[in-house]
Amino acid sequence: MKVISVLNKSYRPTLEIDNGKIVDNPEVPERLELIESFVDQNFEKLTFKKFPEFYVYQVHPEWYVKHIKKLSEKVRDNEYIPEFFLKDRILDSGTPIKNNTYFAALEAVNASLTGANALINGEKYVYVLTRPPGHHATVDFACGYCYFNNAAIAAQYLLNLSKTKICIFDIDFHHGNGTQEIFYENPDVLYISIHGDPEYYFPWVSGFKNEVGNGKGKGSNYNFPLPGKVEWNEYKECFEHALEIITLNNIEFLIVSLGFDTHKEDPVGDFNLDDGSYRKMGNMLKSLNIPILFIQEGGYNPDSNYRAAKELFYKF
Ligand code: OKP
Ligand code: ZN
Repeated sequence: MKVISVLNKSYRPTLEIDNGKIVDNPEVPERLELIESFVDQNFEKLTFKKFPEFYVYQVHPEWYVKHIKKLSEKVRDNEYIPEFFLKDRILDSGTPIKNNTYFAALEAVNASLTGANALINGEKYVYVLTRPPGHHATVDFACGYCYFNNAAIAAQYLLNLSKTKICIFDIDFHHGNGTQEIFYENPDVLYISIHGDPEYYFPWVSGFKNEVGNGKGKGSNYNFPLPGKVEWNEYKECFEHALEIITLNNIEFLIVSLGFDTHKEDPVGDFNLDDGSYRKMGNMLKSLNIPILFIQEGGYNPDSNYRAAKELFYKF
């Protein structure tokens, strides 16, 4: 496996509002630094490349991208939390704006495109270790620590250059409402997500079982909402089912939206997976024997993130 690591260490959101209280924003660089030193020691690195903004515009309209840029430029030393959410194209307090928000979000997109490009050039497994994450970013709204949808932009890039379907398998604890929405009517991008039931967990409004795609995309969207505290045995059933769907669909490239917030020691997610669960997931993904682009999403405990990554990637 090859790795591209772009952690944007000077980008640090500080606040969000949770349950009526101002709390620390957990989407900070430290969450991924132990993984970074692990991959540094164990895998070959890819060189970061910058791609034309054209690729961002294939998913997000130009005005939205420029809007995030303009908001970032307006902020100086402090941090801006929207006062009027719809005007700011932001859906929740988890996406405050710093003066380097636009820069960091665009670097994460370019890291993901660098990874996608490596797959096109014949690399079989690539891990994009980056932040901010992307799977909650819709076509034109930021939320849940996400501004631009890294996985969706990478998928669109691969789609331009591939003959058959792409799959995005989202195993972050949270449903990737943005990714689902972006490809909801697209039959060429299969979206499969296993996540905490949105009745009880962020993003609240999507990720239900009856969301199966629309128009030509009907039947290419699969949600597996699970109750809190699930253990590997129950989780595994969904994971196996997802892999069956992937196998049946003759997928050319697989993108894994990879969140380690499913670990029982994660402070944000609420599942009970342990280190061993990740080793099993790694084995099962490897047995698909297709090219995989892993793109980092959530995971907020530096130490359990590290152990999860170490187990998941031990065969890659
Ligand atoms: C991002 B990712 C409400 C607090 C809820 C949002 C969680 C976002 C998770 N403002 N926090 O999918 O790991
Ligand atoms: Zn998450």
